[in-house]
Amino acid sequence: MSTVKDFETSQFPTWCPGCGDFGIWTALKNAFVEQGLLPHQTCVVFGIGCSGNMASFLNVYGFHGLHGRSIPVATGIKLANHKLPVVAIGGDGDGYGIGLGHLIHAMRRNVDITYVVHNNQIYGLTKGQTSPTSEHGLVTKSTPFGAIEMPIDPIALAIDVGATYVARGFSGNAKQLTELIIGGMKHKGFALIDVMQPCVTYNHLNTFHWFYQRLYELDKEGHDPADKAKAWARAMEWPTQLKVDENRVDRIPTGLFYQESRATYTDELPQLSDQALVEQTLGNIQIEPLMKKIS
Ligand SMILES: Cc1ncc(C[n+]2csc(CCOP(=O)(O)OP(=O)(O)O)c2C)c(N)n1
Ligand code: SF4
Repeated sequence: MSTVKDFETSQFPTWCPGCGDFGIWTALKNAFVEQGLLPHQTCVVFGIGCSGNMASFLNVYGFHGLHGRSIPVATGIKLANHKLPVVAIGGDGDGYGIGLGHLIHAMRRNVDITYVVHNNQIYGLTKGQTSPTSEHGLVTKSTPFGAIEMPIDPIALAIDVGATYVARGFSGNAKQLTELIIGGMKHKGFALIDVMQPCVTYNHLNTFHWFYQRLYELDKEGHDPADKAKAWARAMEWPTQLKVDENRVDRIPTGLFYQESRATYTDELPQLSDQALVEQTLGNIQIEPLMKKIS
């Protein structure tokens, strides 16, 4: 049996006081403990950002790689040992900006990983530039006259391209987020958990207070995650394509939007049907016949 302390390192997080990243860190640790996992049975891959700095604060087998590249690394780990639970962590810039190409194809392939995105709608680590999820018209250091682009809707995108577990959490609701992460890890296939995570230092629009006025929970309204058309309709509720208006009170759904059962990428590979790659002995492999065939 493990405890939350087992998943902590000697370093206390360096995030700004009040940052939403603390809530996600708490939910992740809770999710590991509630599943009875031990640190050595858990693999977490981190991108670059305030979100990725969690690599120093979480005691697991981890890989802190390049900006936007956590998904290919997580996919590689899953191919090498598809029996290992693999979680990837990143920010909205990391996952929905520079890393978006990787993300779309991993969702399409239904790679069995759980991707937790710290969506603060801004670049935190680089001190407050517009991100792919910043609201249309948001004034930041890089868009002093307001963001020109429309925000990406990660939930609609994930449903569209083939993710099989699609959820939105909130870093201010660790209980719900813990349940969503456990659900994502138990799910066989690609799980996207988009977490609204206030950046208290650089995003002065999407604050905790702003979210508390707008969030609601899908399961309390009887949403059926097996119904793709209804999931799509809920995904369309937010983000809107309208210009920033602090006085507009949108309704923002949280919880599990969509879940389906479909073969994972590694399920489809006959080479892995008996054993994980790491369990296979390489000594008996004859490469010459294959080389002759393709030369
Ligand atoms: C290839 C590359 N391009 C740009 C950067 C600079 N950079 C570091 S973090 C970051 C964005 C951080 O925003 P986000 O991914 O949303 O994470 P957050 O810090 O908000 O958690 C950028 C542009 C980098 N490290 N590597
Ligand atoms: S800059 Fe923003 S996201 Fe980064 S630690 Fe501070 S509050 Fe959190």
